[in-house]
Amino acid sequence: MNGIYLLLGSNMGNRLEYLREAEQLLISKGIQIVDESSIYETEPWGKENQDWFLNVVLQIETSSTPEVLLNMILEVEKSIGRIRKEKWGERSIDIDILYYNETVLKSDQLTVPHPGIPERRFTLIPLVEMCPLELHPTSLKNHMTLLAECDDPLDCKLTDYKL
Ligand code: PH2
Ligand code: MG
Ligand code: MG
Repeated sequence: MNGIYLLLGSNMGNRLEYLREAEQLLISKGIQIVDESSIYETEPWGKENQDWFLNVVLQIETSSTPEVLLNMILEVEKSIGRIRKEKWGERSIDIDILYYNETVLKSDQLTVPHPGIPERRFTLIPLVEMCPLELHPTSLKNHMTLLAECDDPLDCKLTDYKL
């Protein structure tokens, strides 16, 4: 895997505005956006009875370590007003580090690659769009293969929205 990839998600209020605001706040912290996926409207994974998400994947560049990047992300989530309530519950903004190049790490704060990648179509579909042949650093499978093997049945619709 080559590149640093983030997943942004929102399923509350003006979802598109939250995604835009998050991208601008990341840029204001010196993070460069190298590439972005289409925006997808996705069925909630992990917990039913909540609104559908908008999800987008960003490829970024930063000289910050994964830990420092995570702290910047937490500040962005906080300034957008995310209140952490329940696991997998609704949120104005969620920003997850999917990949940090080949880095594999597990601490109390952070697991990279993000452990949910292989089991979530809402993550794999934008990754297939951006980097279908990049290899997931622990499974050593590419994104096309991971998507073909993924048994997540939840819907993931391409939209015309632009960040
Ligand atoms: N994020 C979650 C839980 N469920 N479902 C969708 N469709 N998109 C998400 O970003 C998402 C989710 C936890 O962060
Ligand atoms: Mg998440
Ligand atoms: Mg998160």
